[in-house]
Amino acid sequence: MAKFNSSKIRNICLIGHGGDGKTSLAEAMLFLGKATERLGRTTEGNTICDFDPEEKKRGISVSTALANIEWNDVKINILDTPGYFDFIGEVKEALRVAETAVIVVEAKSGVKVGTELAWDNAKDLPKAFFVNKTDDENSNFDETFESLREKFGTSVCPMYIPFNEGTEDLSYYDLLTNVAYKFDKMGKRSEVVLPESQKIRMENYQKQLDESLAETSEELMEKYFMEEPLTGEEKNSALNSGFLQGTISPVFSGSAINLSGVRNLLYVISESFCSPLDKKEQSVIDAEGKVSEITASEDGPASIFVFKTLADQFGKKTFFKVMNGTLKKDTVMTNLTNGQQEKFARLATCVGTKETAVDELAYGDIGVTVKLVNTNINDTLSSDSSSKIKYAPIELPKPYFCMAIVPKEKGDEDKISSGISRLLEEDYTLKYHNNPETKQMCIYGLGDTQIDVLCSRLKNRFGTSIELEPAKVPYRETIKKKVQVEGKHKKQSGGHGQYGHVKIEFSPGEEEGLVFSESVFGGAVPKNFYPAVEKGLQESMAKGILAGYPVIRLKANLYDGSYHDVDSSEMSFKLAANLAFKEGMRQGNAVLLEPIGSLKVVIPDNMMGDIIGDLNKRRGRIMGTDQTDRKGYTVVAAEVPLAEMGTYAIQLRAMTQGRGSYSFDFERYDESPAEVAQKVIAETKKSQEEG
Ligand SMILES: Nc1nc2c(ncn2[C@@H]2O[C@H](COP(=O)(O)OP(=O)(O)O)[C@@H](O)[C@H]2O)c(=O)[nH]1
Ligand SMILES: [Mg+2]
Repeated sequence: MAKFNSSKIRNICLIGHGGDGKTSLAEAMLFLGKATERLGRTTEGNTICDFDPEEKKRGISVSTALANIEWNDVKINILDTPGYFDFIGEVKEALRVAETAVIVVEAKSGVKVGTELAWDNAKDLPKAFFVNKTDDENSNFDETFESLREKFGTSVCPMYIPFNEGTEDLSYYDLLTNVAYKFDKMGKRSEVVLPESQKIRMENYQKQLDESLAETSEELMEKYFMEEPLTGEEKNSALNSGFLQGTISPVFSGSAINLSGVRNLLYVISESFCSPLDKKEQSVIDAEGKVSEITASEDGPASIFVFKTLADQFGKKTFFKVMNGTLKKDTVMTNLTNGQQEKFARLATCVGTKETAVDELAYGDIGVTVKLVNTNINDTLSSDSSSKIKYAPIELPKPYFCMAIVPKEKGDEDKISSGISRLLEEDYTLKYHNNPETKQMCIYGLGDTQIDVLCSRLKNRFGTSIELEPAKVPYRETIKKKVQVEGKHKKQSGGHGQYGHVKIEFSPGEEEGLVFSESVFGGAVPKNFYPAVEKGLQESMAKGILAGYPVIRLKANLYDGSYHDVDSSEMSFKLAANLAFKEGMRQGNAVLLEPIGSLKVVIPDNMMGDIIGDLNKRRGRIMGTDQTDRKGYTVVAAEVPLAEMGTYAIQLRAMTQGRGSYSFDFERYDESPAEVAQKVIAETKKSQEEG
């Protein structure tokens, strides 16, 4: 028997704006749950959840940490996520396996961008708020609560209200039981008397609580309007059902670093948050990629979903959730993505880096295993090798911010490539492309901090030193005018000579590559040399004459030439074609082409003016604007040269404080404006000269 059966499991995910106290709250829970003997501080780099060297160095969470406690005979799996925007992939992964999201908001500044994004990201889950830092002298719960209601509506339901905020006498009032508490240094609570001066304030919150509960049914709504009081039972049942359905978001409060309010939250989590049994519908995906829902069975064959992997010096750890049945140690599972078998020789639960081996994990539990060889994020593994049930993958944003990696030491390329591919396995919001054309190792991410973390990890985990530089733009060249030119290659001094002579008409083409034809009359160029001419042109097109970029959209018609019985060869005709090509480009008004991409940027409605102004500066052409599914957000479509997009991710974030997001996909090549082309040509030539 698994130590915890499914009804005794809670999977909660802490999300919210960076710095509002998620990791500190996790630490407080772990301390109160006796998973740690010392209360760590993120500022001191000694918390359980910020264990990664990158987190200690930066003082922010950059990955999701898993830790569990036992509370009230319930196992609470805590997923502490990063708040910083670059690491949204980690948040999405954690939310995929949690039944409830706890949005942490500091009481000092109310709703921030990260709070809004947290709400949006957790739209499919029941959500609770924890208003943190009520010990702070600038704490203002009332304003914070108001901003939550203003942003997210009356479903935001007050539960624990602090009073004497920011003072020694910091206490909380429980609106459901009408009891006030104070917490000591160890987080133990004792009852206190609600001061007279707070009574009206609490009555006010009672009304708001009733208002939220009334929203859950017509019956209660009627009572609320008639100003009839709701009974305790009505309140409890409305609260529970509303919370599970996501129509009520209860608001708790406390102070993570003072351990106050945290014990209350833990009780509520253990008693009222949903267990995996309350959420047995699972999204699955069929072979055609269609998503549908099935109902999990806690007694069926064991299957798991992998939501995270981590490679450290001891090897690869695989984090998973049991999605069906009970998973027993030593089970051989089949990875349904690739058909490979994997043995689960070790099963463990964890508290940060500390693992505890277990013999089995019940349906809904989250655990970790090691030494899986062919298993990655988003994979489903089943004990039934014929199973067709694959869980829907985590939807992650695509990376568009690109930088090029330059090895500090020559010869490190292979080490870097293999390090990157290991790191990419852990983070599906990174992409790597070794661009043969620009000869750059291009790394794509969601922002510069994520890429910076990748660089440090490459250094620390794989011992390679790298630098970053802007990614080069793959320009192209073409001609604009139809021209007839000649190319003659002749070397006839002594011995076997060389002779090839072609006359070619070049003109702008519609197709990407070369369109070759011939209209040679009377065998002026023998047929067997046509392929050499075509090949010669094709090879020449790899390097244009303006700045050495590949040439595209070229039509060439070989219409005349001459040959020599003995000295003509394929090579001579290839060289002649090359001479003709160069002349053709010179006379044919060669121009530089630049890649244009289609940009779709999703921004808050009121940012439209700024966004469009910025796109104009980037030589963008606005194609239109449209509504989005997301309330208050507009999508702006534009066509923008790739050359102008290098810093867009960062600029967009700065302009929208992180609210904006975008996609950018290559569309076509367009002629660069003359002044842009001149600059590019001059710069390319300069860098070529520098070697
Ligand atoms: N005064 C006060 N500061 C807190 C509290 N919780 C967290 N902090 C501080 O807020 C900062 C960010 O905390 P952290 O837990 O790393 O936030 P996260 O980014 O949401 O994980 C740190 O300096 C913490 O010491 C609290 O309850 N009261
Ligand atoms: Mg954190």
